[in-house]
Amino acid sequence: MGLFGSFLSKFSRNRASLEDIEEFRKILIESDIGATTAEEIVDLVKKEKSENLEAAITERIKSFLSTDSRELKLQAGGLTTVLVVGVNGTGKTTSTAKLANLLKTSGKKVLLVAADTFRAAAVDQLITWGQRIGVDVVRGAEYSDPAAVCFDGATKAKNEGYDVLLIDTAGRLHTKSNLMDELGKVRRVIEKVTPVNEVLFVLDGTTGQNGIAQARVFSESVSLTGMIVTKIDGSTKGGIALATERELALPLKYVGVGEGVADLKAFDPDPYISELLS
Ligand SMILES: Nc1nc2c(ncn2[C@@H]2O[C@H](COP(=O)(O)OP(=O)(O)O)[C@@H](O)[C@H]2O)c(=O)[nH]1
Ligand SMILES: [Mg+2]
Repeated sequence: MGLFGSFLSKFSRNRASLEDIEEFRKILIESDIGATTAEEIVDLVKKEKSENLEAAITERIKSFLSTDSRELKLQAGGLTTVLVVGVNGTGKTTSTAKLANLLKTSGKKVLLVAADTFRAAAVDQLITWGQRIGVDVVRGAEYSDPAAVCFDGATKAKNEGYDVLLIDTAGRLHTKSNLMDELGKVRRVIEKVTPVNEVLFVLDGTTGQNGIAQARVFSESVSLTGMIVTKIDGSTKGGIALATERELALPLKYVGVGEGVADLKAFDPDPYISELLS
């Protein structure tokens, strides 16, 4: 049963008691749906006739979801370039590999770039993924300039007729200006060769409101075009996907639902909301 399910069936049978409403509020907050949204939903429970409640909640949630396309913006007839950014450990490398696999399966010629050059293990991790899914990986020397590796990757992708270039970046978050400088430079260097079509922010779904704060820092530093929320498998905090969209006004494009290569799903809000309310 979804997050709200047992409460909604209770509220649709009886008038909600104050105690039930308090418990429902607590569950909403614990789900990481965000304080504002939780209060709005509680208000609906207090105001709406029980038979209208489910429709009213669904409509309210939809009203604050992004209306931007959730599809990856593919460059018509040319190379599509995607930068994957986010804090360390959120699932950038894994998500980049999963996305490469998804695109490869749909018939695209994909090139990966290991631009997290500061950690040898991170480069090896992407290379291992590349071998497993059968996708080429561009790497630089250890501690080489990430922008230089990206330049090499972009040049190779363009010259050799790849359809999609996916770039796994370092997740360092020392200071905002440092991050801005590094990601800004990476982007400028790539754009000497080819346009950047997507900058996807990877958010760890188990980090709650802290993850949203990180996303805000990134979105002030680089212009993000969409999000991937990872690790929502086995999490009771299913509200995080909705909270991030509302807070950041960015379309959630994919969700990570496990550690395997096939565990990346295109995000579709309708079944997601039905599941929460079921
Ligand atoms: N359960 C689960 N684990 C994930 C998911 N995505 C990534 N991970 C795990 O999270 C850890 C960090 O992932 P990684 O891609 O190395 O993060 P990065 O530092 O941002 O590149 C690894 O152990 C991954 O297997 C997911 O959707 N679900
Ligand atoms: Mg990584």
